[in-house]
Amino acid sequence: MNLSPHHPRFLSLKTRDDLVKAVASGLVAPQGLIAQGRGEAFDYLIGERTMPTASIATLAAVALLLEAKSPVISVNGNAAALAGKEIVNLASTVSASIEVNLFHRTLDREKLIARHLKNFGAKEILGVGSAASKTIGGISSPRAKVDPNGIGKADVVLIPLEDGDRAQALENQGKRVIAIDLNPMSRTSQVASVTIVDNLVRAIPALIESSRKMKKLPQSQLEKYISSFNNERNLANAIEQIVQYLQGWIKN
Ligand code: PTJ
Repeated sequence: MNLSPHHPRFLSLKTRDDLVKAVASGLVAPQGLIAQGRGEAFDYLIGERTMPTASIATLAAVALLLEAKSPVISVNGNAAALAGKEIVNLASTVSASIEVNLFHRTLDREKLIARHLKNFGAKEILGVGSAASKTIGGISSPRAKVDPNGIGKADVVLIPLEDGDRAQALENQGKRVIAIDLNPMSRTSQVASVTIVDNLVRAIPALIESSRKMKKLPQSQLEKYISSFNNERNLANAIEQIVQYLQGWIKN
């Protein structure tokens, strides 16, 4: 892309360009571009900033990850392309496993994503090929297949940029789901235990920063963050914060 970094939309245009290249290399599904477009629209509506409600959800999410026995970060094509390096960093900070789990599933893309994450220092990537041998009931897509050593036995699953029915199925299995989704009204946002309504590219670095600080906290303090968090209320507050932001655009 031949665009000056001084262009007012440089970051957004660069991200688009990176995703187009990631589609060409096979990392991202073509449908991932449409998902990104929907995300961009919601990002406009929240003012392309981290809302206070997202910061509150981030603290609850970190507490869940640090308290978990077997936390797993689930990665799809978009997540790998947008924040692969940061996801590897977060996994090592909170001692989580990383599993590739795709909606548009092909072995080639699973391998490509695993290699991409390993290039950033990930030691092991779960869920590739026959390793995803367990089936989670209630999911009508190839995402039902999970690794028994990863999502299969996880108690907490972080799902950045999800496509829908899986969050509910994982919650039904007694797992706590942390979602990162710019759309507060999506099914994933609504059914997760903790939803961070923010762009993945801001949310993951914020999770890393809070994890580093909160690692030192006693268990009782972490539990307070979890028990005082109510996802339904926080989502309602997020929508209120969006409305307030939009009202600022109404000139008299
Ligand atoms: O790599 P695969 O095969 O697993 O496919 C991945 C996609 C993203 C194509 C698949 O999961 C999909 O189709 O997702 P959806 O149904 O389009 O849902 C994506 C959700 O993520 C939507 O609610 C978007 O608003 C939201 N979203 C898009 N970009 C971002 C985002 N949320 C946070 N950060 C983003 N950058």
